[in-house]
Amino acid sequence: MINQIEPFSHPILVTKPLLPDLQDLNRMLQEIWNSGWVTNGGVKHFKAGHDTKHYQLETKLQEYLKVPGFSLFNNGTTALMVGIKQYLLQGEVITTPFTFAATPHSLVWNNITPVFCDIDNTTLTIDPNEVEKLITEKTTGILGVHVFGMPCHVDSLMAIAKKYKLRVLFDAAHAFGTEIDGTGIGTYGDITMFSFHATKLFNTIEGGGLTYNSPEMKDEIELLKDFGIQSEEKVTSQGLNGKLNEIQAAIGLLNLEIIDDERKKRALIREIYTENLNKIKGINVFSVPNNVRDSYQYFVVRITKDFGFSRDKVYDFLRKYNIQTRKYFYPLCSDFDCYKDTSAVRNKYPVAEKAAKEVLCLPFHGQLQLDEVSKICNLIKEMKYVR
Ligand code: T4K
Repeated sequence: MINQIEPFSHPILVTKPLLPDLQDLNRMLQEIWNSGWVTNGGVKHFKAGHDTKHYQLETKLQEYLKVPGFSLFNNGTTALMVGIKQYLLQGEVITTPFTFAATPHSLVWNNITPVFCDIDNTTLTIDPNEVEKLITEKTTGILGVHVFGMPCHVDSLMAIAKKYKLRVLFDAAHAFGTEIDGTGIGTYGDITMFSFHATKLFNTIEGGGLTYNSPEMKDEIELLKDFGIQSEEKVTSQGLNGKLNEIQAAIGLLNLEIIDDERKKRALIREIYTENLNKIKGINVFSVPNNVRDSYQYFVVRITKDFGFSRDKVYDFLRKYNIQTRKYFYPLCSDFDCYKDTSAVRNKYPVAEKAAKEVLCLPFHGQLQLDEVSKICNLIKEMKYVR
């Protein structure tokens, strides 16, 4: 291998879940065991006298995210599906193809046609100018994604929505803790979804959340995540099962205590990557603007032709050194078999297509050693010397 740089002896993963201390978790599990209450811990049961982990976590997350209304869910996808259902959206919703499958799928599960729209080259989020061109009489909403924790053009999207009387929904699966000028990202638009999957900085192994600006909406959202059951003999809406159990809520409570530590570790890793990689022609570090609080969810670079090797070549090269990277989001959702020949795809997405070929997520988590980060940077720098 090049210049005596040996492959890593163990796999360097793109991410590793943040997990609490096992003894702390055991203590919490003991409490749960003692109580005999293991799930269905939402506000309804809190009001009935159970001080559940679910309720405690929900309250703490609402504060952390700086939002007026918040509901916990068993994953981000269910949360988004419920958010869409809450507004009884129908017809067409304009969204980005540069996202995870769950974004458009959540619309389809609500009998809505996702209409893919190109993205902005700088932020990689849905391009408001393109959105306006796709609005028809069937359009009922816009679903933006704060991809890699980069805020969408929230003001422009909300202005368009106001003009055409549309709802604005946001997928903030990557944007836990993101703030714009100190304002929680979950306060923009009508609803915002968060994911607490194991690969997310803040995680409950599987989990998610929904934020909304009208706290009075909470009762309806809570009903939708609990089969629409209001009381033993009263079912008022066609809800589903979106409840997070007590064990996962306990993991969330413990992870919330260590999240700022993890953020600090990632900030340092980010600094080392940025300092080293920014010097390399053709490697462009993707970063949020100064007025935005970073979610530290991913470390993303765009590999342009100036680098001399394609993104795919870099991916394969690093793999030989036991380094796992990810091509989020390639292929675009508009190229998925289930969408490509449907009315979801109405035009071309030149900006998104280019981004999907250039973006690479490098290993990024608090368990990465700083010398490992430097070695990854060196390998990328030295790549041109490989025959
Ligand atoms: N919207 C957006 C924009 C999203 O990115 C996502 C989820 C959603 C909506 C839906 O939210 P949820 O319903 O999931 O809450 C992963 C995650 O499974 C997925 O949650 C995430 N986006 C997506 C971007 O990434 P994969 O297929 O890349 O994950 P996987 O299993 O290959 O894991 C990646 C790496 O993480 C592994 O190679 C190693 C490490 N890992 C992973 C797991 C699960 C571990 O070390 N331990 C683990 O337990 O989708």
